[in-house]
Amino acid sequence: MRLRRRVVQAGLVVVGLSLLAAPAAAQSVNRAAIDDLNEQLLYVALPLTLFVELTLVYVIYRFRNNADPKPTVDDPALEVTWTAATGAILVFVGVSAFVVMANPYITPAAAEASADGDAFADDTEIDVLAYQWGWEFSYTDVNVTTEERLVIPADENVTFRLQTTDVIHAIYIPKLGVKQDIFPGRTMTARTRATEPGEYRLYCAEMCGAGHSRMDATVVVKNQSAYDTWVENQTATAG
Ligand SMILES: [Cu+2]
Repeated sequence: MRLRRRVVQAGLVVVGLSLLAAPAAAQSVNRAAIDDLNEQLLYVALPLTLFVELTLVYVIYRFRNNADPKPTVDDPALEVTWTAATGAILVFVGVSAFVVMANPYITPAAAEASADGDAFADDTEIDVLAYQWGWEFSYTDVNVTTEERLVIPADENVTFRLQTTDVIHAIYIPKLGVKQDIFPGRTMTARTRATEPGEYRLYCAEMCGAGHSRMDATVVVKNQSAYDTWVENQTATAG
């Protein structure tokens, strides 16, 4: 039957598109947590979408020649079922999202607030200074400073202490799943562990004036030995 074939074709298109949208391997633990959440939500959203759309198509077809429609009668059991099912889905979405929000890489400030002492004492710490319009990165442990180029070690926890000299900026490294507003007069915290050496883009994600679109930098993730060599070279040229 023609209609059935159309429905099957539509279903295949939806499944194909969702496979295309499936993310490649994540480049950081942050990105992995966010991608996993998206995938979980997709597995809930996709069957629901198919169910609703196929029901719609079925009803349009089934009742296409109905010259004498009858009013809908109450069906308490059905109403309880769809209310409970909707509630269960919303709780699932809420809990899944909360688990990712509470992840110490996604919201490090919460993890720090609940710990006694320095929760991230073993992390590589980098001071990030945002200004109109650029970025300065200071490697506090080794006394190195760079401009528009952030170099971090792979497979290491890295904590960023973020400050701004003027207006609100936001650090945004999409491929590493890092995004944090930076407010004047405060020190904000962001954190990551990059898993894939390579070069990534860093942007300011808060409209901060005429030079906002130029406020970007390159993030270079190096494996530990390459990172150590880089630090040595930096301290040598600085000293
Ligand atoms: Cu900015």
